[in-house]
Amino acid sequence: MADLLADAVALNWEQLEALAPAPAERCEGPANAQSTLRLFGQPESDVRVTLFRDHHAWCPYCQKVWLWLEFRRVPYRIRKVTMRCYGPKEPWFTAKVPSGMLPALELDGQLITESDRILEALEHAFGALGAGMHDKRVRRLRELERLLFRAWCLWLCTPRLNNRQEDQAREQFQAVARQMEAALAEGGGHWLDPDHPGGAHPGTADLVFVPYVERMNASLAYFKGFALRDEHPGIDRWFNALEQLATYRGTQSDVHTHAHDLPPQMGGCWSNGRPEQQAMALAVDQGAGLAALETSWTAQIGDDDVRASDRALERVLRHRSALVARNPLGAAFDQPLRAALTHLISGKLCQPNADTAIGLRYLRDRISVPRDMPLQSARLLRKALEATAALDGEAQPAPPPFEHRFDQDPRPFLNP
Ligand SMILES: N[C@@H](CCC(=O)N[C@@H](CS)C(=O)NCC(=O)O)C(=O)O
Repeated sequence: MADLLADAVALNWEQLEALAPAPAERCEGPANAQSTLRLFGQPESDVRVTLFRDHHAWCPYCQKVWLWLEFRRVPYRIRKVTMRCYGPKEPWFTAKVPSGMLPALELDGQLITESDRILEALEHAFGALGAGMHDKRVRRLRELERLLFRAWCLWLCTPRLNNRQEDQAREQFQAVARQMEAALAEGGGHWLDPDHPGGAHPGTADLVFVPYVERMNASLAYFKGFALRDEHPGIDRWFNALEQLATYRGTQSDVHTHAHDLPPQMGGCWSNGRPEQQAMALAVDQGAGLAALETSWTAQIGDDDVRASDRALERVLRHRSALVARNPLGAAFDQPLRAALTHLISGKLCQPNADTAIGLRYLRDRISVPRDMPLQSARLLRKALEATAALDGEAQPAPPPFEHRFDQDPRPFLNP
């Protein structure tokens, strides 16, 4: 039956290479997790800032500083460091920051740690982004963000809640989420920034909320079956406004990445096992995603004017040797990977060799957004891997580990 469905022959690597676009422009183009230098039209000699952040483009406190530098258009260098749950910390970094904590930033050679201290120093040097960190209204919003964070942690990270406790934790979370919606409504625009609620881009107050509200949206869907964007339309409008902006989209992660990266970071995230939770988790794990609950961004052409599927192809080709070497199938992953990539770019189903579904699904489960590619490209690649695996059968690999992500050690991918 599977043979009858497949209608293309897997292209060889030369043919695939010929179809791939050039790498994205990382210095002046839209925000990109792979950049190591951002100039915003200024000469490299003017760069005063180095941001030390995680290889995974996952750390929420790093995302806050990253977004600030991007929206404020301050030129900066990026040096990447491994978070402990993915692999060993680089000794050059612990020599600089003994705690190993990220983010860290050098401004005119002076080292600063703690994301809030970093934003204060950046505001001092370059001017605030909307109302600043010490504005009274921003201080109140920062406190609200911490309240929301605590309500989320209580709900997501407390093991074995009974039904009543589960409902209580949800109600507590929603009560604070409604306060965030009230703060948005009070400004009368689409941002929390009290100085420019209707401005062209978000202010510092918004950036303080972005990383964790993005993680709340993802994790509460996956572990609790809770549709944050449906339940809180004010927050949905705020996300929609963010998702209009290429700068935000360049840093945006997806539900799959967050759902599997959060547990080791948070010391565990607990599912409530209700039917809506199981349905959402399955849609995410199988690569289909959560459509509008995940993002309003559906464009098939990326911010670099390249088709999202072509960008996914280019990103896989860059690392293809390491991807094959690290796959459970080893060298036998070569043909099924080409079959999935052929499907990705042609839309034609392409039969993988027998008994390769596990290898295809292993990769499907390890595409990290935005580290590897933008959200839309990852969606298409996951779907292509799953559709190709389905031609071979139902076999599933073990799910990604829950207590660490050493399977995501960045070292084999640093010098392709
Ligand atoms: N309060 C700190 C928190 C920073 C933080 O918790 N960083 C985590 C990553 S999200 C970290 O570096 N952990 C060490 C590691 O995972 O290697 C800040 O605002 O900068």
